[in-house]
Formats: sequence, structure tokens, C-alpha cells
Amino acid sequence: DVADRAAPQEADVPPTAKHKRVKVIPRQQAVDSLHRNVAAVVPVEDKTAHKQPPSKEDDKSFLDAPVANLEDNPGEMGKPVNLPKDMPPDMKKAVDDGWSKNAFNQYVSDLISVHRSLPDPRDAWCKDSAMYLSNLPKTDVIICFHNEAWSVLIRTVHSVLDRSPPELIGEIILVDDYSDMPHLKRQLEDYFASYSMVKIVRGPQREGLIRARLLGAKYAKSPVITYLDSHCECAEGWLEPLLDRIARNSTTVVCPVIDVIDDTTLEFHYRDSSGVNVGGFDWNLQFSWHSVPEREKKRHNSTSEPVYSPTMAGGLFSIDRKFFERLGTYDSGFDIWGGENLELSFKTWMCGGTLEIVPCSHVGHIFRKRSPYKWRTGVNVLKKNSVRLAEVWMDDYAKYYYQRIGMDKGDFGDISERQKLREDLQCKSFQWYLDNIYPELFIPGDAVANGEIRSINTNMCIDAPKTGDEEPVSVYECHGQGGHQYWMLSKTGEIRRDQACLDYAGKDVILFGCHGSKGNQFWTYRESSKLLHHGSSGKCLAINEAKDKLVMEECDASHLRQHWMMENYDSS
Ligand code: LR7
Ligand code: MN
Repeated sequence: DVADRAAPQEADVPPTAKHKRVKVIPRQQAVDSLHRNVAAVVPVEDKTAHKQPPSKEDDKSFLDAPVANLEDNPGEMGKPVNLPKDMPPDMKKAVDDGWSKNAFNQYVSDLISVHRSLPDPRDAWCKDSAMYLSNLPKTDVIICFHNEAWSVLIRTVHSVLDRSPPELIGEIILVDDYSDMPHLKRQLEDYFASYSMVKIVRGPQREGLIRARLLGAKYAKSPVITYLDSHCECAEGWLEPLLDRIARNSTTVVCPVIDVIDDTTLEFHYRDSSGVNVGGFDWNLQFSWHSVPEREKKRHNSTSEPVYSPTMAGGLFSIDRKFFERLGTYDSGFDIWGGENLELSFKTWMCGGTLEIVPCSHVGHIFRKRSPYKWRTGVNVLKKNSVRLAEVWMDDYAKYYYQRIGMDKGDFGDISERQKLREDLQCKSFQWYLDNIYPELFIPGDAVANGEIRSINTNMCIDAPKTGDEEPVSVYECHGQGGHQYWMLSKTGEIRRDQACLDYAGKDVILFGCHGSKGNQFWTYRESSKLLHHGSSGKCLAINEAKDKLVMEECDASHLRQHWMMENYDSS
């Protein structure tokens, strides 16, 4: 129904909006300081975000003037919007407030049209419509949100409406997971009142994103379900290549390439097909990205062809509705956030499906550095979800996760129904999955040692930095909880944590992506001397006098500070 598509631009600004705008934000100041690069500021309470004409500092009549050139609006074509360094205090406050509520720059988002244009990120290969089947199935699009910013949520919905063939969309189902921000109540209903394609469903209590998605699925009627996060922007041609894969085989689950929308400038950075990544995971059951493995590249003639992916990131995918149901949808025992992406990935592969990333399909997502909303208090939600996942799907391999959490599974509830599901579906083993779908994953059982690395003399343990690679690796009192003190010594002499290896290039001992060519990442442990000997330098690892950092010294077995104990060391 074409009438459901984006309303024309004049209709965007209801008659009252002008007055509302004036009240709320120190717009003139903002406009001044933005040096005309950016148009008027749209307050949070406003019902629409707008395409505003370029400003004139001394003239407020621009509010009524027609838009001269849409491309001059902030953020068009996915361009970044930069705020000035020295903002007036009111504006700075509004910006800070937006960050603290959302963990992205809401103020900047509010400056950008909810219909902004994006660059076309597709390879030429993708644009030949003859590549896609002609009668593709319809999809419902389910977007769950908990306290999402207005302009970001509305832009997500418009990006679907503006850039999907209308005949391929059944409904857009917005699931409100018990938000308390006022703009998500009546204002949201009013805004979409004339869009018959858009439905709003409200959860009766805070469910978390997994059960919110299940609630949305209850309302889905189209043959395909597509999930999106509530801070996405779909690019031109995003939908057809996804639906095409499902039309060809209903057990294929597909993800678009997830382009980065910058959390600060809202710039849309797209990834061309040569930079496509696939999903993996580590033994902490965290999702991770990897370049397409060689074995997979060999299957293709073009980098635009769909690639197999061991896992999905979680938020953005399409799936045949019946296949989703056959797979038992999600484990409804999963709370708030996390783990559901691996659950769906594992069972897709293990129970007869295929998981792909489709390089012709692009959707942007605002990646945040922290979670802005409340989780649950008193429960480690992520751990509980992950333990349920491990118990049901990972067979013997679950133990490697348990080592990472100090063997303390906590209360993970009843999983008997999920185990029965796996049995009824006669799914393959996790071993099969690892051997065939994710052979790149390092298996801790293949390690010569795994667990803590303890300085025998001081009872301090090697402790990984929190902020990823290339930070000096430090020491901390041994806590026996795994976590940052969990290390693996590989047969080839790497001291690993997931994809990162202990690396010494003459300065600090750091974590660096494992490269597999020994050198700075080559260590040998001798149980008899307790020394940890480093390959390229010939030195030995030691803890310093102050017992607060790692140092490299000339090897001397009589120096107690060079004595280490590697947990679960297998000398054979
Ligand atoms: O309690 C909640 N209720 C909700 O409705 C918590 C969240 N939500 C909504 C929220 O508004 C958002 O729309 O659920 C969606 C996902 O929450 P985010 O955006 O906080 O999650 P994320 O993007 O940080 O995390 C990724 O992993 C999650 C694991 O549970 C989900 O699968 C997210 O959908 C997923 N996001 C993506 O896959 C986008 C790419 C990120 C990567 C890598
Ligand atoms: Mn997200």
C-alpha cells in the first residue's frame, strides 16, 4: 500500500510543531554556534524531526521558508554532523543530557532529518534486479525498543518505509519493552496513526529484548520475520537480497552487512563487500567479528555473494517465520540482553539450517560503548543466559565457558524444555558444529595449559587489560574466577586469550592479535625451572619488585620473581 509509505515532506511538520520547537531548546544559540552548517534543533518532545532550511543567524523566518536544497541539511548522504568545540552552556547541557540518556549523541541525531538520504553502499553486482527471484515473500519487520530516542527510532522506521518495496512489507511491528520516556507513549501512536503498516505493541512489564522479540513475533503474519534494533538505518536495496535467499531456501537465515553509524557524528560508514566480516564467538561466549576465512572465500566468484557465518551479531536478520518456529524461536528464559544471538546461530546450523551474511544488503546500526538502560539488579543476566545456552547446546564444550566464570554457574532455571526441543529436532552435536562450521575457533582443550598464570612467589596472577589489545598486560591478586586471569598456552607456544596473544617486542608485554608466526608471541614454559621463556628476545617473564607489573629479564632460575605456575599444565 503506497499510502503507507513516507508522507511527503510538507506533511512532516504539523502546524503546532513550530511553537513546540521554540519552547524547548535554545535553538538560536545552537544555530549560531553551528555556523550555518546545521539547521534548526529539534527538541525531544517534538512529534517529528524535520528538514529545516539553512539558518540565518539574525532571521527566524527560516522556520517557515521552503527548503532550498535538501542536500544542505545536516547528515544527508550519511555525512557526519560535527558540533562546535566551544558550545554555549545550554547547548552543552542538552548535548550531555542526550549522551547520558542514550549513550550516543542524541542532540546530533535530532538535527538530522528522519528521512535523511544515505550513500548507496552496494556493489554494482547487487543492483541487477534479475539476480533476485521475482515473487519474493513479504516480511514483517519487528523493532523492539526500551527507552529509545525519538529521532533515532522514527528514522529507523522511515528508513524501512522509504527504502523497501512496499509490496514486500507486511507490517512494521514496534514493540515497546516497557519504556518510560514520555515521547514513546501517545506521541508515538499519534505519529504513526495514519500509517496502516505500522503497529505498536506494548509489553505488560519489562521483558528484555529477547522476550520483547517473541512478543512481536506473536503478531507477525507474513511468511518472513525481519528483526532490527531501534537505532538502525536501512540502505537502498537492503531487503530484496535478504528475502531472495529465504525464497530460495526457507532454512537459510540471513543478516545484512551491519554498517557503523558513528555514535558521535551519526556518520554512516559503510563497508564495501571486500571488507565483509563474519561472526564468531569466544569462550566467554562473546560474539566477535572475523574476516571471511579462506575456505569460505574459495566457494565464491564474487565478494558480493552471501557468505556462511558461524554466528550472527543478533539484532538484524531475516528468518522464515515457520522455520523460526520450528527452531523453537528463542529461549524465553533469556532475560534483558545477550546470548540469544549465539543460541539462534548454533541451532540454525546444528538443526538443519544455514546462516549467511548477505553483502548486497546493508543496514546501519549505532554502535554504543555502554548500555544506557537499566538491566536487572541482583542477577547476572548475561551469565544466566549464557549458562542456559551452554547447558543446552554446547555438550562437553560447555566446560570451557564454565572455566571462564570460575565454575560458578549460579541459578540458571529450568532448561528441560529446551533440551527436549534439541532432542525432538534431532540436531547435530556441538562437535559437528565446531568441526564443520567454525574450524577456526581455538579449542582450550588443545592447549598445553589453561587457567591462571600465577607468580608462585607473590600469588599475583597475569591479568588482561580491560580495554582490549595493545595495552600493557598487568598483574593482580589471583582471584580464581577465570575472567581476566584465564589464559591458554597453545601447542605452538602462544599464550592466548581468545584472539589475542601475549606479545613482547622489547617494551611492555602487551596483548596483540595472534599472528601464528611465533617470534614475539612465542613462549616456552618449563615445569622444572618454572621459567616462562620468550622466543625472540631470549628473556624470561618476571614480576617486578613492587609486584605491580610484568617485566622481562635475563633468565635466571634462582630469581623467584621469574617463577610461574601455569594451571592445568599438561607436560606430556
Ligand atoms: O531490555 C531491553 N529491551 C529492549 O527492547 C533491552 C534492549 N531492548 C532493545 C533495544 O532498544 C534495541 O533496539 O533491544 C535492542 C538491542 O539492544 P541494544 O541495542 O542495547 O543491543 P546491542 O546493539 O548492544 O547488542 C547486540 O547484541 C544483543 C545481544 O542480546 C542483541 O542481539 C542486539 O540486537 C545486538 N545488536 C546488533 O546485532 C547490532 C550490531 C551490533 C554488533 C555486533
Ligand atoms: Mn543496538
